Amino acid sequence: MISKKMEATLNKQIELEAYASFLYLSMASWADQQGLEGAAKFMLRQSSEERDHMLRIFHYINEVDGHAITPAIKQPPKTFKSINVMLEEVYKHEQKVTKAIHKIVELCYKEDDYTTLNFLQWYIDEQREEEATMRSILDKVKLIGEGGQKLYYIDMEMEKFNAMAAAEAAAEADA
Ligand code: OFO
Repeated sequence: MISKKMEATLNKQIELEAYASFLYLSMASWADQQGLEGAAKFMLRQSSEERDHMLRIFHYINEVDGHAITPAIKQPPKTFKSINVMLEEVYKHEQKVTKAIHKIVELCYKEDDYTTLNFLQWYIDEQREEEATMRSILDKVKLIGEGGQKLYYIDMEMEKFNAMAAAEAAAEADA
């Protein structure tokens, strides 16, 4: 059983994760339009991960006798100034999500809600990984520079992250 305040806060988090899923889906579509296939594939995977994050909370709320609410999702931007700007936006959004998770952790301590605290551990790890991945992509993108032929190299870098994710998924399936 969680408090009404916790239920509302977790429902807010559902909204944030759902928006991230749609934002990244929109980014995937834009990247595809630009011929950036590596980036499109990367964002598509991020989008479905965010949907999973949303669903985990959704199931958790119902499991602890709350009411998970399906959120209204506002229209994400359809176009982006450049791939560099788009990736910066992803990083910023991830930082926002991390802050929101930390706020829920604070509430857990205030309410002595150790069940939700335990549930959130997974998100804390996930956000650390996500931010590290985005920082590493942004570092590479900055090294490569902007525009023209450089886009090709940026996209190749994104493909490397796709290959890494595919290898991780295969290793998990074998385990
Ligand atoms: Fe679910 O916000 Fe990123 O990982």
